[in-house]
Amino acid sequence: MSHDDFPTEKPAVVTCGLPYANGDLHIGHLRTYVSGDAYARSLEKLGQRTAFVSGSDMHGTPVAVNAEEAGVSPEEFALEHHEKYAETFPRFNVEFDNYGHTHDETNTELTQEFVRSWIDNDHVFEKEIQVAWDPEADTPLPDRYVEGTCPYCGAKARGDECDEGCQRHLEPGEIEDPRSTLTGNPAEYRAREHEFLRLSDFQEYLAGFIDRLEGTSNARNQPREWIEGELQDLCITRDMDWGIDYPGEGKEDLVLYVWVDAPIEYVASTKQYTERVGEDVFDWEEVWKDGAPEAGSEGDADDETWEAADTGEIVHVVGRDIIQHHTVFWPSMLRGAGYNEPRAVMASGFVNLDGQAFSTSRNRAVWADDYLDEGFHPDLVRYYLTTTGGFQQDVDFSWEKFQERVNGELVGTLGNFAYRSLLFAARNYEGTPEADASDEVAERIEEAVADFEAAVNDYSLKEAGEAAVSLAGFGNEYIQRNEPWNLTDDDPDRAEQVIYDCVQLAKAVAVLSAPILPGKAQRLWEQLGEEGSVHDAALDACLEPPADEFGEPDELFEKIADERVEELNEKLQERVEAATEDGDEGTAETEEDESMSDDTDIEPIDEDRISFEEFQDLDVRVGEIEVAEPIEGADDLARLEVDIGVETRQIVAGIKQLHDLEKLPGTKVVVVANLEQAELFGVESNGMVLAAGEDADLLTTHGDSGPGTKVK
Ligand code: B3M
Ligand code: ZN
Repeated sequence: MSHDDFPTEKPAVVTCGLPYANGDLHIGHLRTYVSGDAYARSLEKLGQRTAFVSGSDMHGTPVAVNAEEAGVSPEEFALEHHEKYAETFPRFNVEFDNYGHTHDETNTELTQEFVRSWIDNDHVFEKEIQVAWDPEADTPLPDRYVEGTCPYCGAKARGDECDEGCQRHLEPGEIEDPRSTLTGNPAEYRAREHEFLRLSDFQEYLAGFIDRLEGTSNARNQPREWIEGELQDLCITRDMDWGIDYPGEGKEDLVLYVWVDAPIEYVASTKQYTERVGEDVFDWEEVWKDGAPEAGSEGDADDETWEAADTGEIVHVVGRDIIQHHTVFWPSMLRGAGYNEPRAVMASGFVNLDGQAFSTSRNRAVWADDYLDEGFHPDLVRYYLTTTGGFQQDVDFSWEKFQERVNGELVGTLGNFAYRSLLFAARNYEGTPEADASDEVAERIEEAVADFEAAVNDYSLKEAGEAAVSLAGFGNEYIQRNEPWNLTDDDPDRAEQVIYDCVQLAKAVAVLSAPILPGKAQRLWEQLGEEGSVHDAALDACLEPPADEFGEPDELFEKIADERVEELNEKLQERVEAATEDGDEGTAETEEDESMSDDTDIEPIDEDRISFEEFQDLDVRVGEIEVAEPIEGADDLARLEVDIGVETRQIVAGIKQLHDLEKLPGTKVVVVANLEQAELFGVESNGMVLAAGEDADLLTTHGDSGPGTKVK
């Protein structure tokens, strides 16, 4: 089943991963929130009825541990942070239709209802397991109360997540060499009864789900390996006081695992929105429930409801470290309770600072508050975070790069075009001259609108942003080419035509840039003399006649001076040093993985030229993939068998998470055939398959050159 393009008749929900209510927000955190907001606004631009929801994640050890350190109750601690987040998001123009929290009544009730439904449908079982225990404090050590080594990749890990390595979820008891974070003691194990969601009930369902899932390729491909292997059941209870009580009989001492009630908040938050605006405006059940196959039917492998599983128009925007939760656990949880499955998961890369991970503990971060205190408009960082690099790539934040994007595209292209066009129009015609849009300009606007629509359906905010900025770029070129300032006297009709075109282009730029630059686009809309909100204008408005009258504009964007960047860098440096001197060395990174740092700018061409003879030393051939399989235990690697004409080669390639391996056989590729042999993860590799960039975009041929053909 493939999905109809947006806009569809059905209402949609866009969600952002819930921030744990346990700390301050920095620019790195903002990436998914700004992107979720821009995506929801983009869908609305297309005419899709959309609710944008999220909430604070209040439960679990991430909150309990920090609250304990602060010496306050988890509830008080979490509520304080929740309120701060609810205030901060709108300051970045992130405007949720509802922003709740997991501890509120709606979520508590709904979560218990979900769990009861799993119990009723026989998806829950009880098992005695060994849980980590601190012998000195004589207390159980759930999740973040224990640290040790990831059994899958060997990285340092927390009790329930390999946060610095392979990002996998870890079940209680799985972590190796466990140590208590309370006392530093090696943890012991004690037997305890816990409740489990039987994920294996959903194995077949998930295989179909993952084929239907849209979104970024990391979210669609990474889970395949987990789904194809034997699914481990999910322990849904914890020995803790803080959380939502397990609703089953005789288990009053257990609370639900934080990852049970957290995603259910997506539903609860939508429900709260409906309760506020009324069902006739937005009906949460239409999205989450209508058309869903009944719970309990997933046990029967012949049941056609798997294939037919209806989806809500649900789009989850999350960080790439929680793909497994959203593509394996969450769809099973929904399916087991008779809810609709998500349509798409957009999983973003992390944000690094000058090539290194943000570090809260080292104060090595650009804090959300500090950014605003510097007087920068929120739309600037929105633009930076949504359009620098592809969504799944890591993005490097530096003040220099920020300056470059702002001064280049926003000041130089978009702002410059809008200002010069409107100024000329206002001074010469007091607004829009009498004319119609020329064919050339109307077609160019139509093209930009089509690019925007395609970008939204492709889940690419970068391309959506480019549709607006490149239209402004065209505008600059158009005005330059037609020189209206030379026409006003000699050919006034022609001058009117050119300026009319420019005003029309500026109007289209306002509409198309509104999702990413909500404040600035509104300002431009007002400068154009348009009424109401640019956010209520649909894509059709791009070609509707502009307002007749408007006054002289002011500049939309301001250049960031070099001295300013120096100053900002100095401040950041001083803060990092002060924090380090304070003895807050910070241990390992908590949120982001340094090794994933990635510079998204195009690398300069190597100055060192090679001779033609040196190039000829390479034996590069066309090949055809015959077999593509994951390599067990290696996160990125796949084993390929590639036909290169003379023989079939086994080649190991780092493409596992970036491609659907099942679809690769039959694909033509380009192979370096005389590369020396190597062994990767115990598998011999005999050549190299060429691929471009972070997404490992495989190089191919476009004619009919067959396997073995030499590339020269
Ligand atoms: N609270 C934060 C994280 O792991 C976690 C997200 C929940 S989304 C349902 O990124
Ligand atoms: Zn790991």
